[in-house]
Amino acid sequence: MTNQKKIIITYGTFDMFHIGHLNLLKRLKSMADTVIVAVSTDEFNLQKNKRTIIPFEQRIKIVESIQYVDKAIPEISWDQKTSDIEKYNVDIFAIGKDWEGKFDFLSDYCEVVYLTRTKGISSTEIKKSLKSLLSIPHAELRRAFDILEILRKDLE
Ligand code: C2G
Repeated sequence: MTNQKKIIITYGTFDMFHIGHLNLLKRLKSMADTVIVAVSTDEFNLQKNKRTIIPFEQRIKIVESIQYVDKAIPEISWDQKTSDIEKYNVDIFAIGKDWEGKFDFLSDYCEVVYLTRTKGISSTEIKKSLKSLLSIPHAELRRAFDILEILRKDLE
């Protein structure tokens, strides 16, 4: 039994931080002593064809403030994983099952684990529901706010 501190790493955009992200990071902390999270930069997200709402500087600040996270680094390319694993002496690479099989090649460098995703939540879903709100005609929104204003006054 080595008393070597176990190090785990994951990669992601972590846009609109939500419970699915939190559950994953909490899970990582239960699997290792040190959790490193590589947060995709805005430029790298363009390569992933992923549009984000929250800019990188804010996304990485949020991630590094999570109690389960010990270190947050930028993810700038698909190819940095092997050098990160060597640089940080990583024992486990972990990521959600949506990537199942995509990173098996990393098993030459460390253990590779695909974790169950949290159902019913994703940044894409949040963006979709925000978009549907924006598609409500302005006049209808105006009427709704007028009604809310009347109700607010009644409650005063
Ligand atoms: N996740 C989850 N449950 C959800 C949503 C996301 O467990 N409901 C996990 C994903 O599986 C991923 C992590 O949270 O492991 C971050 O999700 P994204 O920000 O969507 O990450 P992604 O854009 O897939 O980036 O090089 C790898 C990529 O950077 C991964």
